[in-house]
Amino acid sequence: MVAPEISAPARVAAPDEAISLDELRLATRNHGMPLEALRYDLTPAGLHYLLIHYDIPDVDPDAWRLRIGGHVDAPVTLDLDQLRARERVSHTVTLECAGNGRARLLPRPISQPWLDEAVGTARWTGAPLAALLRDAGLRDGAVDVVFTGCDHGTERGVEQDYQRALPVADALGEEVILAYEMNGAPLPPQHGAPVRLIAPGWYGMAQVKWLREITVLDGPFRGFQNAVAYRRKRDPDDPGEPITRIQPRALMIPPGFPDFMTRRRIVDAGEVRLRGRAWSGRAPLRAVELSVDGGATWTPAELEAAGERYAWRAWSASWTARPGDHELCVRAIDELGGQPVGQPWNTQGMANNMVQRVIVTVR
Ligand SMILES: Nc1nc2c(c(=O)[nH]1)N[C@H]1C(S)=C(S)[C@@H](COP(=O)(O)O)O[C@H]1N2
Ligand SMILES: [Mo]
Repeated sequence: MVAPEISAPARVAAPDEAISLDELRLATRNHGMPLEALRYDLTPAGLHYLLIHYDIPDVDPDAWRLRIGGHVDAPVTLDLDQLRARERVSHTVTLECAGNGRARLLPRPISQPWLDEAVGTARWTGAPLAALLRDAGLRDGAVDVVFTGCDHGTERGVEQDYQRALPVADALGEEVILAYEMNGAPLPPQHGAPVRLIAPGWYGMAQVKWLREITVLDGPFRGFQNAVAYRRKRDPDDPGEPITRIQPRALMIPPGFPDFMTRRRIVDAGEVRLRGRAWSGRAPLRAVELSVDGGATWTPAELEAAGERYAWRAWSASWTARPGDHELCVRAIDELGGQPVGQPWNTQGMANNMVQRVIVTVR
């Protein structure tokens, strides 16, 4: 007999409903990146955000095997040494959870209650996926490639291994790798040891950790994480559009120093250099803009030259801070558009890239 609350559908909070212990439990397991860590080009592994739907699985790297099968001519099983013996490439990639910004939505979709911090950038090293798929004899008519993790749980009544599929054209992208190192060290348990998928530019749900199987399908994948969970839905009956690549976002390092409880910022009057990072997985960035009046007027920030396509870029801007209370906002603009000032609400709180707001008291 399965308890009714574990098969409940996704839910939106009532207007006055506070964050629950269930949400708090998720938030303590799945921590964000403290925003002051935007100072690092590469996020130290312990400061990188984390999102784990179920438990961190216990995977013995010596016993670990990766099976590649399905719609291929030559299914293959590899161990870690065989994977490490293949061509080795590294990419600096910004990962962001598709649920980032969810807790700022009104009404609040109930799930992992992220504010702005579900992001991090690491240097991922591994074997290119396209060559592995070609060596396995990818057949004509392949549609989706399913990536299965070693972790297991239930979600809204559906028992499952964590699984996500990419369209075959995206899986064959030259930047997609099976990563076994993060920032020059073997993957830590929480980030998918011994091997995870890194699909640069895609929201976090695509970056399957503790990878154990790759299955090529000759039709669309209908698993829970693709067909139900990671979709932009207007209402519960809407099948929704799939969530794919990361929308533009800029974040600032909150200036000055914080109050412990409210985290309101306190800044001394005078010239302040504001700094942060900006990224977009869907299109190259064009600009970053700053507002010091709560989003009423915007001025361009300085944006560092582009480095690797899927790595965040530093920005900075000067602000003459005058005594009083101020609301600072920052927004990124890519070749397809910019961040909204109002909320892009949807039932599951996906891809909310509404602009960041930082309240500052200048003394
Ligand atoms: N196997 C597995 N892979 C997974 C997940 C998971 O729960 N299980 N969570 C996904 C989600 S929703 C995100 S946002 C990213 C987070 O990656 P990180 O914890 O390394 O930052 O991992 C993705 N890969
Ligand atoms: Mo996520």
